[in-house]
Amino acid sequence: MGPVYLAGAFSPLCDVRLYNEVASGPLEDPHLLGWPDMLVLTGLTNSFDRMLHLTAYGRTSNPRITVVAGGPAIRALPMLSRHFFDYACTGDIEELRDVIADAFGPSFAAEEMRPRFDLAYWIGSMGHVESSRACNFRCSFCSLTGEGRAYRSYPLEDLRQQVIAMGRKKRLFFVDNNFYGADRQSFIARVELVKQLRQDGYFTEWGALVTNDFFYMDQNLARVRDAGCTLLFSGVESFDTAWLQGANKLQNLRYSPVALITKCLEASIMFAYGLILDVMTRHIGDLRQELDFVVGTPEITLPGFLTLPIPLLATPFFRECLDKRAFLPKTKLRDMDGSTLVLQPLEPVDEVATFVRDILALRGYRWRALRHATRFAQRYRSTLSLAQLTLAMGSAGLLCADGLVTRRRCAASGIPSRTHVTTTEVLDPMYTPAFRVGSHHERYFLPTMVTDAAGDLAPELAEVASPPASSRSLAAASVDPLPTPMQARRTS
Ligand code: B12
Ligand code: SF4
Repeated sequence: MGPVYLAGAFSPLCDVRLYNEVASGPLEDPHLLGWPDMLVLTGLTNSFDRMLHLTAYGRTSNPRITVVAGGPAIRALPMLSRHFFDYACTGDIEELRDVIADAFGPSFAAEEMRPRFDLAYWIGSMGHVESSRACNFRCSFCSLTGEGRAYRSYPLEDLRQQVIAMGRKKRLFFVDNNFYGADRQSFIARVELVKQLRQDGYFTEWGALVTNDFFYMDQNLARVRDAGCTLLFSGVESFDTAWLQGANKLQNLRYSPVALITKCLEASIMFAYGLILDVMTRHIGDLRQELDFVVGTPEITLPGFLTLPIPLLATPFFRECLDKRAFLPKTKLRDMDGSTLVLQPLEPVDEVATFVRDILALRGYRWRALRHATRFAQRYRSTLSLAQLTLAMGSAGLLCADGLVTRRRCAASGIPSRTHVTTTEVLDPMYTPAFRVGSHHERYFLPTMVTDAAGDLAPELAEVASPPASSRSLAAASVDPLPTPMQARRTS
């Protein structure tokens, strides 16, 4: 959603185009890359290298281009980023207006920022908006904990304007990290507004991401269901309580996850979640037992994704891994994607890599997943709608398809099969320039290394060794509403 919001920083004087590589594949058209005066990049932490490729392409295609980058990777690596981008932004989306004003003059920056859903060609019948930023919890592995920003909810009027800018959609999904938050009054007011907007016909159903504490009070489920909510995503991460304790995910310890998921489903709200397979602290046998339990329990949904632990830069978990010298040698930033081993596992690397390859395609579990889906559908056919049941069944299908599709694509394009181990993983074709770029751009196509051949922090990443000042000063969770567009104008 970053591009949609960032596009709103430009005044109507500017011609803005969006390109989403997640939806449209690699951007390699030199004409398109040479078209803008300003190239604005955003992405998750492991897309840092991709931002470098696009910078090299942009500068080759248009030597006068100004390249601006922001997002989690830039926040974690502000000093390194300054070497590559004209503007390396560590602030929120609003910072782009200051950048535009600085580069072109104030009249090119928008007076008021409104998301440009009209440019988001990849969005179908599901609209996305956010009602809050950051999170009021501090799980050790989460990039938001590393960033240390305070949880803030949008003023109601701003939220209303976002939905109006989105236009009428079949479904609305809130991309907040935590739609619930720490301020119950704000939560209640936002749900009331959502209910009103639904009655006004902007969408027919909606979903959101919430933390476990949302389920502590039964009224919360009743309230959101009454407002038209049909899907909730919550980070279960693991059914192992000791693991949750170690990850500081204490909010997940109060209730059994099975009871909580069942309660949600029985309230006619589909429950989605992901599981972290921590091969660093747990045995393969132990993880298999957990998966056996999940596919053998038709009362709960299957996970929407399975992931290895990701020591995202600048998180407490990242530093813990550094201190324990737990990183594998030659760890690449691009491999911090949840499907590649970057940490020393408890059992031999080869065995764990085979486990990862199998599990990401649900090999050994497919029939049981299918049986689970059938029993799940039978159990919930009177409480969940057909769309919700299809979504639940789709989880199993997606899990199976992911590994299979990747393998087939690799085979079809002659890419060697994946090893799932960062030290030996072959770089994908993105690291070979799609067209000729100047030799001074050579570094832009080299992978950013997290560790060296000995498994120690790569010198380039020295800045992530100690906690950033922001995470120290903002460590306490607080509720501090986002500025209204008017206030934002005054402060900039
Ligand atoms: C939508 C989403 C997805 C989508 C799309 C991902 C994508 N590649 O675009 C899907 C479902 C595919 C997905 C998958 C994953 N996701 Co996800 N996802 C989100 C989600 C819900 C919303 C992100 C969003 O668009 N926010 C709205 C935009 C406007 O804000 P933002 O991106 O946070 O940016 C803020 C700042 O960084 C800054 N900013 C960003 N860019 C720029 C640029 C400029 C110029 C400026 C000035 C500022 C700026 O401004 C914003 C605040 O105002 C977030 C949770 C959240 N609410 O943030 C998680 C989140 C981003 N995902 C996360 C993770 C871990 C994953 C997975 C790795 C999960 C997994 N283990 O498989 C995968 C990775 C897949 C991949 N390779 O892309 C993590 C962090 C990732 C990270 N730091 O790298 C997050 C934060 C969730 C969490 N709390 O753990 N995800
Ligand atoms: S509850 Fe979710 S978003 Fe909040 S810190 Fe934990 S993992 Fe991050």
